[in-house]
Amino acid sequence: MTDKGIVIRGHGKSFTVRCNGRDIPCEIRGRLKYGTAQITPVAVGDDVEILLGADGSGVIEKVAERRTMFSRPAKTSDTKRQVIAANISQLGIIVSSQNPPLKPGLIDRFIIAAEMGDLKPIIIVNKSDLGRPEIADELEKAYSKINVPIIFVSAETGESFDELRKILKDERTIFAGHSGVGKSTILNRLVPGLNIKVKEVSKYSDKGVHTTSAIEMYEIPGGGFVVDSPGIKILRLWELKQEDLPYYYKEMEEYLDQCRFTGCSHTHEPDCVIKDAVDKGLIPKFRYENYVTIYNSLGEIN
Ligand SMILES: Nc1nc2c(ncn2[C@@H]2O[C@H](COP(=O)(O)OP(=O)(O)OP(=O)(O)O)[C@@H](O)[C@H]2O)c(=O)[nH]1
Ligand SMILES: [Mg+2]
Ligand SMILES: [Zn+2]
Repeated sequence: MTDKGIVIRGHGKSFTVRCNGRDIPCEIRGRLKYGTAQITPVAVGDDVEILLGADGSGVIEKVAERRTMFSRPAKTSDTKRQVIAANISQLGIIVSSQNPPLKPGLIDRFIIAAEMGDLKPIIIVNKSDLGRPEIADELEKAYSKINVPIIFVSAETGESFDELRKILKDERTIFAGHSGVGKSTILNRLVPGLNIKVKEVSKYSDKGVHTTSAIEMYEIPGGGFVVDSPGIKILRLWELKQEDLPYYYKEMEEYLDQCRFTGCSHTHEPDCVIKDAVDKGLIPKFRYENYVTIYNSLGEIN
């Protein structure tokens, strides 16, 4: 007889499954696969069936079909997909207004990754107590135009946390972003008594030793689940082809068939309608600059 549960924590090959209100340490049945051998068999957020042992630990025997997958290439291989979390509905893109400074490039990569994984992106700018970033107005305008919500919060003071709770309610959200932006601190404020370990930003080395190393899902009082994940330095969009990139830029959509050359990359060609729209202020310049950077980086991997 197996019991049904949901994976709430993953660290290497060890998992915790919440099953009938109890948290059970589990391992995976050795031969268990999800589809092909290229995909992580068990991830946080998975609905699973476990076999309970006499010692109170369990073995994950079966994984239900996933509604969504948020993944990145595994460190060891270009073809393997590391599923960071399954069955997530929303990607919380966390940046900070300062310390570390706000870099919109990562936001755009995450928005693309969210769409590729069927997740709804939301941008959360943390550390508002340290001041409003200079580009805040520009960001608000650009992202509201493509219907990506952006809110400014402070985990330090609790600013805009009521609004944040509303956005997280009834959703399963994964927090992602650079190390030190305050993902774990936001969760600590959302869940009283949680106390995830956080570290002073000054103690972060450039080599990126992250404070959070496990992937773990927490229930928010009032509704919703949030997955905390370790900070990342850069998000490689390894499954994306250069020629598909424009379709992930909603503000470019209406211009795409108007370029003089079919197959225009909109990066360097003359008489490009997209470049023209940028010059006229119809497409936000920083979004276009990120497009060019991402386009060129895709050329390096594919
Ligand atoms: N001033 C200010 N500091 C904050 C705020 N939120 C977090 N911090 C500080 O930022 C530092 C890093 O916070 P963490 O929560 O560990 O960051 P993280 O994103 O979880 O980092 P990783 O786990 O390494 O990915 C800590 O010193 C926090 O106290 C905020 O709203 N305002
Ligand atoms: Mg953390
Ligand atoms: Zn063009």
